[in-house]
Amino acid sequence: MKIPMTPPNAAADLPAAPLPPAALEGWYVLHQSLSVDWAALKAADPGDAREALASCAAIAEAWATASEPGWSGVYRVAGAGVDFLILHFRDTLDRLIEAGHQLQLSVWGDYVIVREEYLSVVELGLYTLTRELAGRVDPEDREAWDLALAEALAAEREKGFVRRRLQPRQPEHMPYVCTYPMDKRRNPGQNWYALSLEDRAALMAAHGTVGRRFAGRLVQVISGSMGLDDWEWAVTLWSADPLEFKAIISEMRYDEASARYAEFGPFTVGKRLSGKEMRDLLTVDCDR
Ligand code: 76R
Repeated sequence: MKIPMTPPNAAADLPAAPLPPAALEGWYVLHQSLSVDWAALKAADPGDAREALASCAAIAEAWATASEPGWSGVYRVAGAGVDFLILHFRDTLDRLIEAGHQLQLSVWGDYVIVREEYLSVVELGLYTLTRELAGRVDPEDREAWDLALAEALAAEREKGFVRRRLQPRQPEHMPYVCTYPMDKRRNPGQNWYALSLEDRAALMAAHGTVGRRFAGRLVQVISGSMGLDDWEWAVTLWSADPLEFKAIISEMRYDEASARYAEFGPFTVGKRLSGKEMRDLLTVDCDR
């Protein structure tokens, strides 16, 4: 007689495998923190320095316009030990890699030091959609589940507001940025990934309710980085008033999804610079 590898009732002793939320991915994102080598810039031949500044400003100006393949924004940073944050959004990883190297390859590259980089991809976690689908189609029936999920995701992708969220633009009149990486905890007794889909969906719905109170005051982009970088997500917030960052993050600390399950990495806060502002700023600093 063939002896089964596992007793027939073993599966019943284990919790059902938690179902991950379906997600849609949009533009790839690279967060780059840069320092300027001011000493080298000031010591440089003025003609060379001017050429370098002009090339940097020209690149920043060309990047600023959002279009189908993406855009990049330059932010002047307060603190964090760096001068600039650059946010690159591109439709493919190949284009993102190119954008991420463009400054270093220019003449300006001689005066710029990359301090930190973070890779992720814009992610729309679809907890409600996944939970509703799981109520109609058995996720264990892989063929039926994959088909139903593919259809639901394609329909979701067609929606204008979903497309806009997958390809985020710098909101007008919100020049301030706040960005940081995040994890969800995997501690014994406090493991996000061991919760049922039902529990995670309820926690995320409550999180969304808190978030929507900030509608019009903030725009948030969640980009997933599992398998791409060291944390699980990057959070990018834009606002017209930097105190809104403090307000939403303080409020969310008390919300269960963050209070029990969130781990935070280092924060960077800055203000958007146009290509012209960048040219003016660097020219002034260089001529001093
Ligand atoms: O169902 C829903 O309504 C929720 C939609 C939603 C998801 C899935 C949502 C809404 N977020 C989602 C996912 Mn969020 N978010 C953060 C932070 O500082 C902190 O405590 C956390 C940092 C902020 C400030 C924020 C803002 N969110 C996520 C995820 C992925 C989790 C996963 O998939 O398991 C993270 C890490 C995360 C973190 N969130 C909103 C906001 C705001 C303002 C909203 C409402 C925006 C809107 O619906 O337009």
